[in-house]
Amino acid sequence: LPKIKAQNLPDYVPDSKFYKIEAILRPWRIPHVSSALLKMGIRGVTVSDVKGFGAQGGTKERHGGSEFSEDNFVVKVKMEIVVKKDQVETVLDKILETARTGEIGDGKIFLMPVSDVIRVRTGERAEKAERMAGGLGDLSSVRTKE
Ligand code: AKG
Repeated sequence: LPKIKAQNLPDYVPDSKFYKIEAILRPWRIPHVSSALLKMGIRGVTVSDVKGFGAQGGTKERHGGSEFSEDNFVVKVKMEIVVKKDQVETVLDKILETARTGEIGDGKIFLMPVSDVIRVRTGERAEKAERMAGGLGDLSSVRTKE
């Protein structure tokens, strides 16, 4: 079982039950990131193909040009994951560890509070809707019963 412990978020982060982790990452790192998240029990990841630019204006460190689209925006993947508060730091660490190359263009992660989660099939809300059977929520509840 992965080590799961409640970790405190920095003071400046508004308190919430749930958070969305939105990571803009290099496309070719995505399989590595998503398999690591799956392995740690995360269920429920959304990815989108996106284009954009950051501080470099999308112009530096071409890496053979493979990450550049025709209009000079850089091709990235946006990965979105909604987790409970006590899972945020663990997931952030895992993304940093698996997405990082150390070169310009590794991307950025945004963290935002999420007010509610609603499962369309059942209308369930909050924890019942966020939790996926066999996912990290189950692993952490097993651990707290120890
Ligand atoms: C930026 O526009 O900030 C970049 O880092 C461009 C390089 C890249 O994302 O590969």
